[in-house]
Amino acid sequence: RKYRVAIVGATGMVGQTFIEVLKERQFPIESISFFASANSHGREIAFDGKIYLIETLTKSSFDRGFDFALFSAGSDISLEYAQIAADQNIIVIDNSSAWRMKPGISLVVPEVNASVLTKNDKIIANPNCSTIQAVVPLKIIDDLFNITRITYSTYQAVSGSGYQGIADLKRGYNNEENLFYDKSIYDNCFPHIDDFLETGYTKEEQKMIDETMKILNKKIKISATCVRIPVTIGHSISVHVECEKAIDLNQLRHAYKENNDIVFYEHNTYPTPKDVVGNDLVHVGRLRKDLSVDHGVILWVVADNIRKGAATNAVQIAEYLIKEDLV
Ligand code: 2RA
Repeated sequence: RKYRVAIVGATGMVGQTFIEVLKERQFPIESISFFASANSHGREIAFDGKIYLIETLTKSSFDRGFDFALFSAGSDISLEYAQIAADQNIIVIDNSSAWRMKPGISLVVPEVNASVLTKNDKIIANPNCSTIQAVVPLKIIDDLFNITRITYSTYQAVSGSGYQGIADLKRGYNNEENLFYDKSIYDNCFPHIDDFLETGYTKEEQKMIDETMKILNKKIKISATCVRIPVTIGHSISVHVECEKAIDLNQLRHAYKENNDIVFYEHNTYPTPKDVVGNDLVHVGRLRKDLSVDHGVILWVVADNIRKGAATNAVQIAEYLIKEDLV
């Protein structure tokens, strides 16, 4: 069987990567349509050797019928259009934060919690990029040693802000004005991703906290500091984990080495953003016991934030639904 696919937000960095990943993974496509805002109407987009014209997204865009709608067009668009698509029995996989924490909405990293998915899921939320890469190795630790506390420190690439974040890196290098970020990111870094909350945390930090607990399906004491760094693609995270049970580091190393979703770097080796660009796996290194607590472990986690952190994870959700006959 082949499937009718809509891409909503086709001109954005994740939208463009949806197209790349669908082709690379030979997703079974019967038909595909590309939607974006009016100012992209009529723009050509190439897919699988054919040229398509981008269409303006409207409330009747889904009337022709689709099986899947992959959204990456921001929360406002998702809040306005996802339900319209879902009401027409289209499975929406949404990359925005709009639906992630809503009760009854599945928030899914297939390697971690795909089992929550059922035929009733019509709007499925793709987690935040930094959350996706973190929960893959964390789920293994939780299963072995029962996690009680997590402290995240992230080092996030400018592509997390899409093309405008990348442009700022160049603008900063050229000392240009009219930056997208509040400060120049060139030769700089800042602990400020998304808006600040009353608590002094940022929305990005709160996303990691809330989404980690929803995906691992348990209450955990979690804190986070999310930092923007002058790297184009590739988020890195230092993760400090405390557990109920004593950590058997060799058992954990073995579990990571045996896991097909993880690239494990032995001993004192480690991944860097340049190692992960274009890759769909989660790269883990610097694994060691946290000597400051009874049952603690520290790891360094790096992944391509546009692929595994967004587009590939969404396509993997669609592939899982097909494999489990949930479409
Ligand atoms: C960022 N995770 O890196 C956020 C949204 N993609 O900017």
